[in-house]
Amino acid sequence: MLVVHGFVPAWGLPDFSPFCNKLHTYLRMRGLEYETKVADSRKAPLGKLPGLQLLDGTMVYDSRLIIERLESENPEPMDAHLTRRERARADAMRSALEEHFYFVLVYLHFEYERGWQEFLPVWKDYGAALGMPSFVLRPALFFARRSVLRDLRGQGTGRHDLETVRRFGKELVTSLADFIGDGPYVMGERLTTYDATAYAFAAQIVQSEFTCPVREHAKRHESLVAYLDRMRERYFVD
Ligand SMILES: N[C@@H](CCC(=O)N[C@@H](CS)C(=O)NCC(=O)O)C(=O)O
Repeated sequence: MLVVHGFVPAWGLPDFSPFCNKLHTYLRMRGLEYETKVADSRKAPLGKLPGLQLLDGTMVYDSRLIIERLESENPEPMDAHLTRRERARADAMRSALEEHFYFVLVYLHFEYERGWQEFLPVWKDYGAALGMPSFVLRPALFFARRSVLRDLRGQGTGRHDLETVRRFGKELVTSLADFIGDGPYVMGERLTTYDATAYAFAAQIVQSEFTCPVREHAKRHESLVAYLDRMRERYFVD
């Protein structure tokens, strides 16, 4: 069976990482059965999760590469009906979520002290699942946070103040809600691989239990909430 290597479930989602949830969503959209395994991101070849163990035991890392690989092996690729223009628009939205909104989330959960305090119990679950004793977990979390904040500064989002980052987050949420509109899916009537990213990131902001104005903003977008309900009902009612 396929095995998703990821972190731990949180807030009613299969994983606390949006990239892992993207992979879970894709596999469920495809109707592929899989198991999950808690993995140590520090030991992954790219230093990041998710990874997917294929049926022959091969490991593939990076949600995008994993999905590309599985799609290339499927006789009916999900995005084949998209025109080049549609694909370009969908790629732009995917990048906005994965390369911009992701760093907004990282800022809200690692840089902003209250976000970090609210995130800590989930990290503790992850440490426990990896079998880390608490005297190792504390320093490990300290160094993990420091390294993430360094990356965030290097990427640029970490150089802004909280209000500016929240504004970026709200604008991205509104763009996603407007992009989806009546849907029913991201690219209209038919499901595409882009739904995996859209669902994972929208669910992350709406469902995660952080005290956050971006979350409140997201919950006010009817099209986004309806999309999440549709996807959840179809793919996440176990
Ligand atoms: N481009 C990668 C991004 C994966 C990613 O950023 N994963 C984060 C969790 S959301 C991670 O593993 N971080 C661990 C670390 O940076 O130490 C993908 O699509 O899989």
